Amino acid sequence: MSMFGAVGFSLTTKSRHLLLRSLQRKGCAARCISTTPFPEFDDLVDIKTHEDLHKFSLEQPDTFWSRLARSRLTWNKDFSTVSKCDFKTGQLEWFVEGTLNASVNCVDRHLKERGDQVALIWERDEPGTHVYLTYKELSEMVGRIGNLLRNSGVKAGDRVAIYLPKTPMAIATMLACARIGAIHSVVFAGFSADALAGRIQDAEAQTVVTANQTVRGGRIIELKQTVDAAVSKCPGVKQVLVYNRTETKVPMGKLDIDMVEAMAHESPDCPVEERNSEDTLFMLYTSGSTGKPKGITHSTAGYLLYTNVTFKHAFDYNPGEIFGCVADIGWITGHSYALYGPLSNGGTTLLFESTPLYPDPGRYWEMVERLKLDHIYLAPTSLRMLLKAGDEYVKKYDRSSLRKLGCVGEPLNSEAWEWYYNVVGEKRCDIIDTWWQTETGGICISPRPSEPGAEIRPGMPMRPMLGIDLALVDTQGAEVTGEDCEGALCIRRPWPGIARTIHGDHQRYFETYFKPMPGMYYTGDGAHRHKGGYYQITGRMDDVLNVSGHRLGTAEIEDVMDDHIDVAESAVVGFPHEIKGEGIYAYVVLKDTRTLGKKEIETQLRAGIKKRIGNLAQPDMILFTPGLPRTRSGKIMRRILRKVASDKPDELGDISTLSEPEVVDYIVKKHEQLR
Ligand code: 6R9
Repeated sequence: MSMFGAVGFSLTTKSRHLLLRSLQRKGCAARCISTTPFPEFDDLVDIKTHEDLHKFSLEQPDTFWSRLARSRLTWNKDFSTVSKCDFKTGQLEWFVEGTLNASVNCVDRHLKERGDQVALIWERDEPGTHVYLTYKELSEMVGRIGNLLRNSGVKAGDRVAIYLPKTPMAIATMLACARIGAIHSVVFAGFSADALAGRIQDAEAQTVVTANQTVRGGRIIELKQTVDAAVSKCPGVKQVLVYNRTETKVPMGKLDIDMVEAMAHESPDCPVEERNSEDTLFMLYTSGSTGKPKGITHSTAGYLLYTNVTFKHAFDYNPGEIFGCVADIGWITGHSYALYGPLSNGGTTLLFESTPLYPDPGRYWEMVERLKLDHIYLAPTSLRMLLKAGDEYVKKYDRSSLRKLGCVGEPLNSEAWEWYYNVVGEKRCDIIDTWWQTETGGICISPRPSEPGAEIRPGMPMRPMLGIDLALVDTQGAEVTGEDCEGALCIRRPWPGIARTIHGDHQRYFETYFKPMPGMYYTGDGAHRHKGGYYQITGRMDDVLNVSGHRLGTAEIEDVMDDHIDVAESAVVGFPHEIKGEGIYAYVVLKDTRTLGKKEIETQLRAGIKKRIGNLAQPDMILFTPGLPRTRSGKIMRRILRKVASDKPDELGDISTLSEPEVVDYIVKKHEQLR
């Protein structure tokens, strides 16, 4: 079984590379023949421009989406009802009677024409040790894992928790779940045991898939130990599949199954479970402004179609190109644009397992040269980090293969935009700044939704994707019309990729997304509409932080701190951070009865955050204060806390309505001392 083993996916790197390049050349030949981007609408003579097509997609959504659904996806059974949606009630159904399977759409249907084409390039942590996997090889892996899961008792509709690094095994496991109708719930392998346990319990997953260890930036991370600690709190877990990513043997308990060994006993042919369009494909936890993380649930057909179409058109992806989405598989970007978008299009997708700084800040560009990536899709935070390291790390590598430079997750500030465009792309490549969310399933705003060659303006995602009807709404709930204006970003009409519910809490789903602006989907982001109708995102309007492109609820961090015996209360806010986009600032009020010193308490708070959430939630600053600024009605004035954290004590505004204005003086002084 060397093929799935720790080190060896058996085929040589070189032969794979040659194979890939020859296919790429073929792909290039194909793309020189001019085809319209949307052949599905070629017969509609009135549609000449992107605006025409966008208008059509909004005016006749059922015709628009049904034509795409029938031409882009492979169905077992056709649908007759295109959509049954009502934002007023939160009912969302697409392609109602249809049946299909996502793994067939991502793998099987490509085997005849491109079975030997590379599907996955696994860019392992150690540079130069990448591995290629063809569609045939991926199909075999998916089949064996599918059989293993099924023979271990996993049934359609069961949830499977996946805690794996970004490897072919992770992708194949996700697709194997889809094949047998199980629902995957990938948990980012940087979350702590407690965070993992909470997600396993909420999803009621009985099966967990993990690795013995993983390697990141040259460091060994003990994944299995974290899983053992999590599973000890989850009596519902019946089995843990363990993939040996490294050669190191880890203790195996009675729930544990050596995955590669067990796969060897399974057939690569795995019968397909036919799924209804609306059956859940996967769930993924994300942070909200209150409460615990929510299990966002996506449908099979609508999600798959939406990622398929947006992947092809936002990036203008052509057959044979290599798409390099460097986001981890634990985030929605990894789901939609490292797996479902590229593979449903028969593309070649990169699995980046390392970090942008390992072994040095040239890693991305060295990889671009070595693997000849056509596209790279990354987060602004890594660009800000890399531009600080200097241009030399970029310039010493050949980036001529690159065509599109994508980014997602947070606003792309103009310095980073310029650097990406001028230095990385040598003014040759398009910058594709895409706005979307875990809940939207795929890209909703992007510079070129369907029109190769359209103008791109720096610093904004710009245009709504086809089928996306954007609206700005003011604080009174009235729509803001015209241009050069701001408001809460909402989406007026349903689209196939929208999440269907929050696992186990449909009421919360309805209240979060459809109650704030009745009749619309409420994104939680603010936006500016510029002249020409182009959109720029101004940031979150709620208590959600965006730290290095990772979503964190302030309440989650406050909960951990408030549980400390010496803490009376706490308030967490974000502040502008040069590299991370947003930093975490915690204000903590201690009890009078405390017995420990502040230093010791801080150490314990940090350990608690690491344990309960993970190090990504670590505050940049913890400020101890005798009180928090509050209105007379007792509401914490977060606006003031944000201003202080952002070094803007002159902009506090009117504080006369506070119950104890002197608290503000204390906080301002203390902040000055700490910074
Ligand atoms: C895909 C993803 C969603 C939040 C979103 C917004 C921010 C994403 C952005 C952007 C400015 C962009 N965001 N893309 N802000 N410009 N191009 O990131 O999903 O993790 O759910 O985060 O990220 O605030 O609401 P998710």
